[in-house]
Amino acid sequence: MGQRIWRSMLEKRKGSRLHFTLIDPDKTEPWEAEKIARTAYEYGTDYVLVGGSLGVSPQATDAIVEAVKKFDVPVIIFPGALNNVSSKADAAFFLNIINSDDPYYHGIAQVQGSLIVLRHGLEPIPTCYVIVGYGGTAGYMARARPVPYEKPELVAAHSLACAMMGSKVIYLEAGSGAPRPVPPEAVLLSKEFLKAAEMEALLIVGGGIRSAEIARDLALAGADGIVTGTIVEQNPEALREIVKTFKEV
Ligand code: 1GP
Repeated sequence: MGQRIWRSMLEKRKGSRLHFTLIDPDKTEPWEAEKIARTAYEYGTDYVLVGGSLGVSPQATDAIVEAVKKFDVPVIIFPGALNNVSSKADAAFFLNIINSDDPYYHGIAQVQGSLIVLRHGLEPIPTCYVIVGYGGTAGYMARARPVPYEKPELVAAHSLACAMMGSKVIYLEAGSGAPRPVPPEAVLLSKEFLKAAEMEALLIVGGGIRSAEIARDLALAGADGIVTGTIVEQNPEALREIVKTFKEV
């Protein structure tokens, strides 16, 4: 338990923006995860997230976490469901899916998950998940009502509510493989609202981030972190540029 990973995020954020690499245990073999982790680590990723929305077993999660732990990068579980928790990880994003319409995600999953997290000795990081636009499998499985891409103020109101409910991390998610990422305008407005309310949550953005230009726009809009999944397998060079640009802008 403790707050080691959360504190490390705050500390690192003082020096630079944060990059997270997402690995889905349903789509990745352990040897591939090791390769991805090596590449991402070399390019300067800060944390590896392990999670998926479908077909993830505890065994597969364990195997991926073990493969990633060969590198000096903390591993955070990012669970689509309770079968996606590993005692071998450093921490868990303890999720509240704020725009899910399913009561399961508004208390039941968290009550069941709390004891698993405690018994595994994982550090829980209170995280509010906002599904935007495309939403992908995560949005579908969570029965989310994705916030339309064209409604930055509505996204920002979700971010503000997340912070006011005590989340340390606010995660704006367009869905893995999204044709468009979360719009920078929504990030900009979210940060403005958080600042106006003097709330200190970290704002991270994921889904469909496949170019350095997008990373730059999100950095300029004020994102504290970005999450990339697919790109490392498709185009490792693009990942290098994304991480570099996001951190240096
Ligand atoms: C993390 O789901 C994303 O928020 C990952 O999305 O696979 O599109 O990078 P990509």
